[in-house]
Amino acid sequence: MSIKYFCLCLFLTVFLSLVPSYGNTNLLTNPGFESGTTGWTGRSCSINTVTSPVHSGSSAGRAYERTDTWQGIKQSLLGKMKDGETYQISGWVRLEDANDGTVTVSLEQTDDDGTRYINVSSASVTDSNWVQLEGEFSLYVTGTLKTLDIYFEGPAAGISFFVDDVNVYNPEAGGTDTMSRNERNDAQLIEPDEGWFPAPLADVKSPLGLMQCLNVYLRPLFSSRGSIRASAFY
Ligand SMILES: [Ca+2]
Repeated sequence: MSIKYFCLCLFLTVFLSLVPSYGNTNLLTNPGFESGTTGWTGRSCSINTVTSPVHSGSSAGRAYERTDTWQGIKQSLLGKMKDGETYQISGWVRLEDANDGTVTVSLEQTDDDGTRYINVSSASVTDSNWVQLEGEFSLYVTGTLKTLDIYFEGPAAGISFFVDDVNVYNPEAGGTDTMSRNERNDAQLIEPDEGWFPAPLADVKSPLGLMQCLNVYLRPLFSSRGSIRASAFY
């Protein structure tokens, strides 16, 4: 075994265990709006579902009759998240009859520290394409957690927008422990010119079949949030 390959195995074995991993369990009720608006409520505006456009399935959510930018669509996650854990959040959004607007996915959290509005991801959105918002949220509770809502908001008053395929993944449901136990068929080390640690590229036999793990970047390792992230799996 070459020194380089040994180093790669070391990277994969040691650092993959630090990846904030996310399982297949979506914490949301009716995340794709295939059961009408069940689980979702308006954030001081009206909501319904539409059959066009949809990102997937046969239905998408819609927030309308909005009279301010912060109005939109929300769902409570109270009792579903654990204090101190990090969750992966994503969702697809699209404007209705508007050329430009920003849509944001955030968490509204109320506990003994008061109410906080925590941005997860924002993007410029139009009415011609679905745009994915994606980010992470870490729950830190002071005292008693009273409100925990995921919500979409942002475009100017009067602009309606669509939401579909929203995911909130629990970090405990799957994980890199499983991944790191699986057999690696092939691996190589990508040497960046500058700026990052060497990035492993690996073929891994997983319960889902052969998985190629690409572009594994090492984020700062010596902070409490140290981790690596694989940008794509095939
Ligand atoms: Ca859908």
